[in-house]
Amino acid sequence: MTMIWDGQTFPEFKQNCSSLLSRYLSKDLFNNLKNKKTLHGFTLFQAINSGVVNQDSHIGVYAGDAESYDLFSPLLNPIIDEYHGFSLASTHTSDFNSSAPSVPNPDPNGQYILSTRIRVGRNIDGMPLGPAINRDQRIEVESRIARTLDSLSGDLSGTYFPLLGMDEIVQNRLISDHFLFKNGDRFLEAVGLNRDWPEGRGIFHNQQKTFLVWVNEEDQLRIISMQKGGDISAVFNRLIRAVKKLEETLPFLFHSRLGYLSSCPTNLGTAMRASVHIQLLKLGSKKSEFEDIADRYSLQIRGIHGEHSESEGGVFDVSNRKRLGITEIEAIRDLYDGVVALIKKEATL
Ligand code: ADP
Ligand code: CIR
Repeated sequence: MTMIWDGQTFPEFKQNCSSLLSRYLSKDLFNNLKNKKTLHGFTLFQAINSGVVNQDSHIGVYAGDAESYDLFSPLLNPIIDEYHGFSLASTHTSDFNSSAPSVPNPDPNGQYILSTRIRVGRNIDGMPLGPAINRDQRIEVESRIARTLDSLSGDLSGTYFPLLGMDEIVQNRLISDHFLFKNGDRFLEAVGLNRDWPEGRGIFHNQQKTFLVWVNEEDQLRIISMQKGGDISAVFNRLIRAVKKLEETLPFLFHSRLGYLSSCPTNLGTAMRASVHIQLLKLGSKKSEFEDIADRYSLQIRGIHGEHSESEGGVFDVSNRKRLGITEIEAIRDLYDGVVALIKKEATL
């Protein structure tokens, strides 16, 4: 699916390409933006190359730094607006620091939900985002994060494992057990997020692997809380504790209108994805009924190995789709209400 594109001529989108990039990039917009460059040197070519060479992209655009969200806003704003249902006049507010909601377990008998995972993306204020970061800056980010992680105590204490030099068997095991990101993602490759791989990347986890941090993958930090079963509140409470602790030392990049900034516009605002691995043996094979419920509750359906993967054994990764313009607690509510509806439907089939 790789194609050559020079970045100066208006890109060709195939007939079956349905990315938001292909829908919102007009020739005029392209010509107005193609020679613009942020202070970190990020260009329109870099912002859209992933969606041009990967025509099966859902979105197709990335940002290189905070300035990208302003400089390329004529293209990015309508995409952000459509993905999150976020009006351009709105301002994102976060209530991550208020007390966590007490959401009941949607599957108290453990019949459907295998595990629950909630993650937030974060990046360091004063640094470019991954697509525009240079090698030295990336290594500096890694060592600042690793130092902070090393100071955690209690159930959050753990070990940082750099990817560089990691045993291949250990690495593959972490990936197949859903703890670690994959190598060589072609969407990230095309925006330059895999430069200097695997240097500067790594994973931290506590002993139980219920609290994990990915370092310098798509975002500089992916802070993750996860455990078996459907106790969403326990997972969320652990995440809140961890994030509060980390932000005592690490200044996270925050935009007054768009919330926490990330390299992918789908991860703005709360930058939070709350998901369950749920087995829906019957509903899972009824595509349109499954998708109708997912749409009604603003859920996204992914495969068992995350984004761009397939379901196995009737198990799906179901998560909140919107992250911007809603609070963290509302995102949890979207997941809870949607999962309750999915289980109810599954039980009637
Ligand atoms: P992200 O969640 O950071 O957007 P992915 O979609 O690639 O990225 O998912 C990352 C990993 O997390 C994958 O291995 C995926 O299977 C795993 N994962 C996601 N949700 C759950 C869950 N509820 N339980 C266990 N693993 C999960
Ligand atoms: C794409 O456009 O499909 C990839 N760049 C990944 C987009 C992020 N995923 C999502 O739907 N939340």
